[in-house]
Amino acid sequence: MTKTKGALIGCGFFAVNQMHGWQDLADVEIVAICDRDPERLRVVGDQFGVERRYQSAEALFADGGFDFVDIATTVGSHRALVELAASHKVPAICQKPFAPTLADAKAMVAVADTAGIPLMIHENFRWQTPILAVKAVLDSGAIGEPFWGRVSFRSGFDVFSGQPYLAKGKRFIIEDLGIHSLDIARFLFGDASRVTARTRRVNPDIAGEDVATMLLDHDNGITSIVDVSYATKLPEEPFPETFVEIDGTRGTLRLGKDYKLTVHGPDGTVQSVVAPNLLPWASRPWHNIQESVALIQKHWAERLAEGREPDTSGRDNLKTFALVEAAYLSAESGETVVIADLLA
Ligand code: NAD
Ligand code: 89V
Repeated sequence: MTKTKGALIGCGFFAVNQMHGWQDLADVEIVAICDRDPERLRVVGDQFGVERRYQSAEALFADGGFDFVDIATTVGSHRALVELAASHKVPAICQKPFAPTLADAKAMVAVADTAGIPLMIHENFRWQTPILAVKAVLDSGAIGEPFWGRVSFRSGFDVFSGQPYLAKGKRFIIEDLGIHSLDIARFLFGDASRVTARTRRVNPDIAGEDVATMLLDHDNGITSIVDVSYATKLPEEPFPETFVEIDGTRGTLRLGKDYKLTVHGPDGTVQSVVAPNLLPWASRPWHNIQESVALIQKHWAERLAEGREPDTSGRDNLKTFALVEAAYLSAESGETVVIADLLA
C-alpha cells in the first residue's frame, strides 16, 4: 500500500493527540516533524519514531517529501505557516483558532485557493461521538423541526496548567473554547446571521474573559443560546462535556452529564448513553476530544484521497470564526452584530 505522507509542525501539548490519530490510520505516515523547541522535537520524535526533525518550517518545506502538512502550533503562527504551505503547494490542516483576526483568516482562504490546495481547520468538536449522535437524532426527524437550541459548556477545570498561554491572551474563552461550541451550533442548527453576546472575567488571575453568553439568530429561524464558562464550580466536574438542549415541533432532545441522551417525541421517551470510545492511547477526561481528533483526521485523509473539500474547510470555518469575532464585537458594544457585514 502506498501511504499518504504527512509532516507535522508544532510538537506541543495537543500535537501528541494528533500524532496518535495519524498513527491509527494505516494509510497515513508522518514522515517529518518540526518544532522550534528542540526538546519538544526530541520528545515527540522519540515517542513516535520520526527520524526527520526540523527546527525551522522553511527547512522542512525546502526538503519536502510529504503530501500534506498538519499545523499544530498556537494561533500567532497559523497565517505564516499556511502561506508557507501554499507557496510550496502542500495541502494543509491548521489547528483552531483559525487566525488572530478574521482578516487573516480570509487571507489564508484566499492564498490556499490561489495555490489550489485544500485547507482544513482542525475543528474537531463536531466530530465528538455524542455530538454526532445528537445530529443523527435531528436528521431522523424524531423531534420534528427544531425551533430552539442550547449548546452549553460550563466547567471549573484548570485548563491553564496544560495550556498556560490561555491565561495570557486578551481574548480567552470565546476564542479558545466558545469557537468549538459556536461551530457545534452551526453544525446542528445551520449558519447564523446575527449574534448578541455578553462576557465576564471571573478569575482574577487571567487576562481574558472566562464566561460568555451568546444569542444566535440562525438563517432558518432557529434561535440558539451558546454559553461557555471556565468559572463554574459544579459538584461534579463535567469537563470536557458539551451539553445540548433542542426543542422541536414534535418533541425535545437533551444531551446531559455522562453523555446521557434523552429524546422525547410523540411515541414516547428514549434514553441512551452516547459515550465516546476510550481509544487505547486516550486518557480520561480527554477521551471525548481525543476520539474526535482521530475522526477528523480520518475525514481529512479520505477527502484528500477523493479530492473533495473537507467539512471544516477554511471556507466553512470562516463562518464559525465570524461568529467569534461577532461575539467579541457585540460584548464590547452591547449591540447585535450582523454576520454578513463581517463576511462581506
Ligand atoms: P503548545 O504551546 O503546547 O504547542 C505549540 C508548539 O508549537 C510549541 O512546542 C512551539 O514551540 C511550537 N511552535 C510555535 N510556533 C512555531 C513555528 N513557527 N514553527 C515551529 N514550531 C512552532 O500549544 P498547544 O496547547 O499544543 O496548542 C496548539 C494549538 O492547538 C492551539 O491553536 C490550540 O488552540 C489548539 N488546541 C486545540 C484543541 C482541540 O481540541 N482542537 C485542544 C487543545 C489545543
Ligand atoms: O479544545 C481546546 O481548544 C482546548 C480546551 C478544550 C482545553 O479548551 O483548549
